Amino acid sequence: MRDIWSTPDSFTFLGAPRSDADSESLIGLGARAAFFGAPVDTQGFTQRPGTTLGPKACREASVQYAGAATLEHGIDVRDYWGLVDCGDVALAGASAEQLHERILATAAAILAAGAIPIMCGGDHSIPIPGVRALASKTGARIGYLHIDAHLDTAESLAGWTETMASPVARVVEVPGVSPENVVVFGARGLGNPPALVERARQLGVRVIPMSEIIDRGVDAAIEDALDTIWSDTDVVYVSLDNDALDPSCAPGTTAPEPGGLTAREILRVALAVGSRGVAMMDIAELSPNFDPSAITARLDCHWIVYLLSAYARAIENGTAAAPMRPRSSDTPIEPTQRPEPASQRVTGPA
Ligand SMILES: [Mn+2]
Repeated sequence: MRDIWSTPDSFTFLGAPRSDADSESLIGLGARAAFFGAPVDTQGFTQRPGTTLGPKACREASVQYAGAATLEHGIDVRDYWGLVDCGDVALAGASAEQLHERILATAAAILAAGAIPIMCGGDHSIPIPGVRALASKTGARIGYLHIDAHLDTAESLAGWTETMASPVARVVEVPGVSPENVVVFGARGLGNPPALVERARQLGVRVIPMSEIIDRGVDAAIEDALDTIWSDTDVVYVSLDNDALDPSCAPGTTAPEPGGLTAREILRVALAVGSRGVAMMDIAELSPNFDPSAITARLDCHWIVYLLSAYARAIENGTAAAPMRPRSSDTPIEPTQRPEPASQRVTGPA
């Protein structure tokens, strides 16, 4: 039942039909992708609150794009993917822990219906239940792409281990995730203390810092990242923290860091990611109080639409596998075979 205190009853993402977040409803509607809001805030950066308003802002920004297609693809992603909006994982008075449990259940229901969960935070704790849901419903080998200015390798904040600063530290613990298939893409700036840099090294995850992306060019850098996450894995999860983007194109975020990816570059990344496919994706740290012209929310909408368009085109071209189909709603999903990647994995700097 919808919580009237915490779930806005207004726009849906791209004007998509509403659906309950249960597998039967999703299958009945033919959904192959499902947007849902995850307005959780683990209070990791109390100076700039506001990400609980992210899903509402993303939906509002998306309205002008309902029925629209990218110039490059000409695909209405709402129609192609049977897109639905499952509302928000929200409950007045709930703790972050309770909201994480709801995220896990919602994502699991969407995956069990054979659809791609598109989760809009909320802060960057959301991949923690998100990746757990993907692992529990697929039993697959999972690659994880973490697009972020920050390494997010903190073990805990105030004793709480599932925080906005901890997703990389937690994701590598999930069954099916190997640190060799985890990439942090776009790290830079003054928000990465030496201890967290050292922790990333200890965990064995691949870090492709912003400086490397600039040196090599975004196309080469993201192909390298994708080769890494797709190396001997079945499915991938892609998480976008808005602070990966330069604040000039994405001011509406909790912890902005100068020198990030441009709007042009993140759309190149969307095309590259989509061309190989995703099993689940999230958008985190959208904070509309710092986004007065809503350009951050609009860029997030473009990220989703470009990625889903590129994925649709790749499926139609036979170069990427469709999302996994469930065997039944209460058994693990059978991973589908994916085509071999076009390029061999390139080993980056140590
Ligand atoms: Mn982050």
